[in-house]
Amino acid sequence: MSSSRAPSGRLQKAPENFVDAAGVRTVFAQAKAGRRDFIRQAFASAAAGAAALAATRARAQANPVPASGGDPNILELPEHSKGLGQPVVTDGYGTPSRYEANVQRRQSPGLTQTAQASVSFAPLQSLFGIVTPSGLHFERHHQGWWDVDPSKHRLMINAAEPTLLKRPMVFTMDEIMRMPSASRFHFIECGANSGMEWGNVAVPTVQYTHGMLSCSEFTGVPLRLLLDQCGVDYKKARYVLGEGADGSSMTRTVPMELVERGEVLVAYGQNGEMLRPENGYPLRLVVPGVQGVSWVKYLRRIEVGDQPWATKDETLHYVDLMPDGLHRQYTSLQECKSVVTTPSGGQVLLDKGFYNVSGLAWSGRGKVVKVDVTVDGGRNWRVARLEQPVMSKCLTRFNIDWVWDGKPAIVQSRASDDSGYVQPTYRQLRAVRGSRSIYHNNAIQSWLVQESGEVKNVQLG
Ligand SMILES: Nc1nc2c(c(=O)[nH]1)N[C@H]1C(S)=C(S)[C@@H](COP(=O)(O)O)O[C@H]1N2
Ligand SMILES: [Mo]
Repeated sequence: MSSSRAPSGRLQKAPENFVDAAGVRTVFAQAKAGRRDFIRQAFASAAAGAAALAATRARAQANPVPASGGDPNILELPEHSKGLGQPVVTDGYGTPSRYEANVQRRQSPGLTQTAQASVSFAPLQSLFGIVTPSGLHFERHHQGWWDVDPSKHRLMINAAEPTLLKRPMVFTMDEIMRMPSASRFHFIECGANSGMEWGNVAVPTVQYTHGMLSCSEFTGVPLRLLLDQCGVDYKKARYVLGEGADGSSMTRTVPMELVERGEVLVAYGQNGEMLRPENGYPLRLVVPGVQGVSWVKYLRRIEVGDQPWATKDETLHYVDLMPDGLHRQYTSLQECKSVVTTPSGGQVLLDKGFYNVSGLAWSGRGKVVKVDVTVDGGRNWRVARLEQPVMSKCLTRFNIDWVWDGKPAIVQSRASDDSGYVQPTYRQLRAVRGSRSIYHNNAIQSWLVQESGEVKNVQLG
């Protein structure tokens, strides 16, 4: 490499990648002690112990070539170049490299009382492209997950009023899987994603700020096909209710328009194989663009009706507390949103020089048409490259070149969709929504790159 070229920036991974068991215990102890701000604090202290180790590792990864004598990594043949490797089918279902063992979905310590009514966050900082590996898909369970026997699973379709449908029916999994199927890529985002950040900065890394987000190729039968077989009267039946078979009585109203468009799937496939148990095996509703809670898992019943049901998960939960003190119900579309995943909170830029700024953008209304990126907190914006394919109601990967000059920088991304909607700043969002909400926070995320290279989660006035 010629010395006149800017050095390529090296990156130290976010603390999720090196917090050890002791670190996790610290996090929990501090959570128990009821410390405000504990997640951030605990992360800092847990990371401190591991920081020396991590710095060493990062240096090792840079592989400095000795001034003389050549690079031993080339000159000394490793075992794997000399011996016989592992046989086929050592593992009938392959797993990631042991060197990637820290790439895990993780629970936010202290966020919930029990691990059955809880959430795990996808490690967005470690993922490439748009598809979430099924084993890293975020989880949200209200009453724990189950591995349901597909031979005993049934899907019933009936009606609130007998006149709304000619024939109530029950389908087995075999029957559903024989029908004409569709496979589509879609994101799923919990309505509570980024919810901890409404008041102020709460969590340190993108795994926790945005990790209730995943994207898969889903395969299933359009719900419309099943309703057609039941002879639904679409003039009168304007809503469907999805019901799950777990103990949470998860029920959500979905408008019939989405079903009639053919978008809503009764899905059994995820990324080329059957759904994972944590994600609703053997059957879940896929409601593209709509918040995760409507994607009912362990789907056992669809009821058609002529009005919304006002169930607990649409009157008490998943509602938006507005500045006037009233609750807004049935917000269901996930509005256009984006986040930079590299560089992001907890990472450390180890050198000045070139960095590939990369992130994800999505919209519940349709396709992402543009992502602007700023490195000076919004004074100047540049248009990022959208990687193909760009699909409707799906994650879109964006990338843009950046040469870091070693000075403090504030990195943000701002996405727009094909409806003309532009992702708001916190100031714009709070002007309409106030700051006491939990759900539907799609504000622009800011990452402060400090002179030390450490990246921090910040919010701008
Ligand atoms: N049966 C059932 N379906 C459910 C839930 C649940 O607890 N039980 N949680 C909902 C919520 S709030 C979300 S965000 C998504 C999460 O889906 P995932 O666990 O596959 O990520 O499932 C939804 N469907
Ligand atoms: Mo959710």
